[in-house]
Amino acid sequence: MSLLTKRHVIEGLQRAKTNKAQQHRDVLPTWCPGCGHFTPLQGVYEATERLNIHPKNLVLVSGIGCSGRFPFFVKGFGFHSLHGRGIPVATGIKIARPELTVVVAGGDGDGVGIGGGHFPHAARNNIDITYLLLDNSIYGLTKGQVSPTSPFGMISATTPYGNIGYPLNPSTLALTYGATFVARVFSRDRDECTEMVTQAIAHKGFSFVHVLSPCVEFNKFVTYGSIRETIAPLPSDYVPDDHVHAIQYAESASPVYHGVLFKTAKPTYSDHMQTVFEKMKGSPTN
Ligand SMILES: Cc1ncc(C[n+]2csc(CCOP(=O)(O)OP(=O)(O)O)c2C)c(N)n1
Ligand SMILES: [Mg+2]
Repeated sequence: MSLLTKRHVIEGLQRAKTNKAQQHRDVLPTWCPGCGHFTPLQGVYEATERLNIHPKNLVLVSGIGCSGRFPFFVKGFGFHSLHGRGIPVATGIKIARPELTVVVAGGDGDGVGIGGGHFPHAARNNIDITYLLLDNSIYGLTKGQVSPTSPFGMISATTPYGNIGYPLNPSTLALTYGATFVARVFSRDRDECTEMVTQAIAHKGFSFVHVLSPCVEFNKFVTYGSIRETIAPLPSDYVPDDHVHAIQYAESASPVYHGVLFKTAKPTYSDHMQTVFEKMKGSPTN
């Protein structure tokens, strides 16, 4: 339950060197101390270790932003693509090499702003990738402009009189787009984050983890403290198999629920492609 800082990652690197863990690279994260993005990074380290995914079978893809740095810090293949284009790049990789584990990490501006047109299609087609949305409700890398998840009224570099735009809810979007695994987690909750990332990577189909990941440098409005005040775990008897129910819980603003909101089994795009290949083999034109 602790706040992850650069020191934790350095310790992780040292552990990695001694116990030959394969997930850390010899590159230290360049994020600010206290950045929420450290926790999902640690989640990927631990999840890939738990799931025994070798770096040669792991691909990290990102767009642009502080979150876009993610592939630099994970041992495996990495693709730092264009702003908002992590998902289509990952989709192409997964279709070409379905045996690989493909994880996309992106920011709120990256994923539901400029890249907002890609998210629905990967979700509706159940592309078997994991999408980690590191949501700090701000454009972090470019030093603090409002994003599509910034709350109404938020003061920022571009909204000195308060944000006059209404925010959208990435978890609700994932559900309505057809994602087959949807979870929300607070990056202060390290163990839960690792658990969510592990479940998401293990899930066959499009898995989405909405990480509430504060920017300690540029967002003075959405903070560790403000998030802690508004969140609550899903009820203990909550069963994540009802789509309408999941949307209702995802939409709740008071409290904002965290945990696995929805999970279902459905054939993936690669499964359907295999069926097409089989049909093509029997086709007279072949
Ligand atoms: C096509 C394009 N437009 C704008 C930019 C400038 N830009 C770089 S990062 C960024 C915002 C990143 O915000 P977010 O996706 O929320 O990631 P964060 O830095 O907060 O993790 C912008 C607007 C760019 N690199 N490319
Ligand atoms: Mg952001």
